[in-house]
Amino acid sequence: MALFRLSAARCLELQKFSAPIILRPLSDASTDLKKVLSEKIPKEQERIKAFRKNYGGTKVGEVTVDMMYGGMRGIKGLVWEPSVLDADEGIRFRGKSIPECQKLLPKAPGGEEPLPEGLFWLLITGDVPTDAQVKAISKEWAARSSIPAHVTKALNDFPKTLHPMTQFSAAITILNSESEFVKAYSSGTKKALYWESVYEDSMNLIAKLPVIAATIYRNTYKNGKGLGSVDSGKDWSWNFANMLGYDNKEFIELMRLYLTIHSDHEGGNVSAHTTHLVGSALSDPYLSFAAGMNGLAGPLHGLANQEVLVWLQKLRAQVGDNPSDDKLKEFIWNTLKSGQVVPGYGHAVLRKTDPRYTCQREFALKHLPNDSLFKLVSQVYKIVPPVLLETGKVKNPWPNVDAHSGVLLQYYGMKEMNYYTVLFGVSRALGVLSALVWDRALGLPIERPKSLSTDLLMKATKAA
Ligand code: AMX
Repeated sequence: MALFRLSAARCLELQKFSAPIILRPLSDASTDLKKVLSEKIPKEQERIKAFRKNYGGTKVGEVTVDMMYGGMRGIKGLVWEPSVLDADEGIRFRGKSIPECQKLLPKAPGGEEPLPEGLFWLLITGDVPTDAQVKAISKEWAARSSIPAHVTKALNDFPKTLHPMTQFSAAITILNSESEFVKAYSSGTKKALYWESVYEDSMNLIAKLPVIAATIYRNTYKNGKGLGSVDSGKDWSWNFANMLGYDNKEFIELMRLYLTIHSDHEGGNVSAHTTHLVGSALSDPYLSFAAGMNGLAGPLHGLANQEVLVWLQKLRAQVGDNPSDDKLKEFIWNTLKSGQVVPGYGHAVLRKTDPRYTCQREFALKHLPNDSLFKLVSQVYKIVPPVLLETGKVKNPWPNVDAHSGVLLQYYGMKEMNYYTVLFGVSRALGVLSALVWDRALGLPIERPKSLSTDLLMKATKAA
């Protein structure tokens, strides 16, 4: 059934509201991101107001009983500006594919991968930034990066056995002592201005995440020693890698790519939706993002990058580094028969190989083509999809982002797989906090979908 049946005249009218945010490099543009946003926001508010006035009652989909029991797959129920996911093509950040972002976004001097600062600018404004704009963000994040003493103390007091994601989420939660939004709200700031303090909190939080994440890494795996400091002349990824204790140029490039591609995957995934949902109660950005991180810590979502490595290690221990295809197939079937999922494969929306997997594979082909674990991951890529298809129930047998990230990290010496989801979390902040600023700029209300009991649903379906 066509979801939108509109006359030609209505289509023309609709075009007035659907003018996209213009994507162009602005050589003489302001490097002050807040100023850029304060000019964009009123225009966007007007565009959406007019659109809702004319089309507020238009149907965009329908809900079936299966969708209600099936994790709300396919229900169009959210507006999310920074990115849109296509089942076959994968993610587009403000309309740009990953290869396009790799081409268009500014790079570090001598670097080939995009700087996540540029991706953040693109996600939050819709514009491809200039070099100067990206440099300004690097500088601003470095300037905002210090964390308060109570957060450092809490991090240092955590037992080393506490999972890094638990430490990450707890540290972000208590960082809300610094919230500008809390101050603004309690002093009676007008709703129209909420976005400003949410922006400040988001910028501060993004700036501080590498320090928190690196402290967790050094405390948990390196006896709390050797945490580097932030250099205000360097980019966000360089500083993060340096604080983690990695100065290999290729690893820093990997971080730039990693932190760019894990940033956003439209609004319905668990970490994005949770951040948005909790933020809708006007919980501050620290509490909202920490909630999202608790979702990212689940094995069906972000923890899958850790699970992939655990699984690959088991596989290696059982069948060695160079297994025959048959041995590999047998191992995969044993995983399935034991009631476990094959981590890193499948997706709720995607129906093809995730382009985030593909660009990491290309990075590996360029930098570590002969690595034995990479060869194993490539062999797994050949064998898993037909096996999953053979089960007859898996809707997407192809690899997702998590099937490839661990092998790259291992190659550069980061072997602590329990830590991998923290890296994902640092990147995810870029997307979900961009969206949170827009949530408040657009004055979106508290989220409250309707639920039904099974009895009521049965009654409703009989009546229909
Ligand atoms: N291995 C084994 N079984 C799988 C599978 C996999 N990789 N992917 C899906 N299935 C199974 C499901 O468990 C389900 O089985 P059930 O009917 O017995 O409960 C059946 O196939 C149908 O599931 P689906 O509609 O194809 O997937 P979904 O939308 O329900 O779930 C996802 C999507 C990602 C949770 C699932 O594919 C999965 O568990 N994959 C492995 C974990 C993983 O890689 N997660 C990371 C996803 C990306 C991310 O968020 N970082």
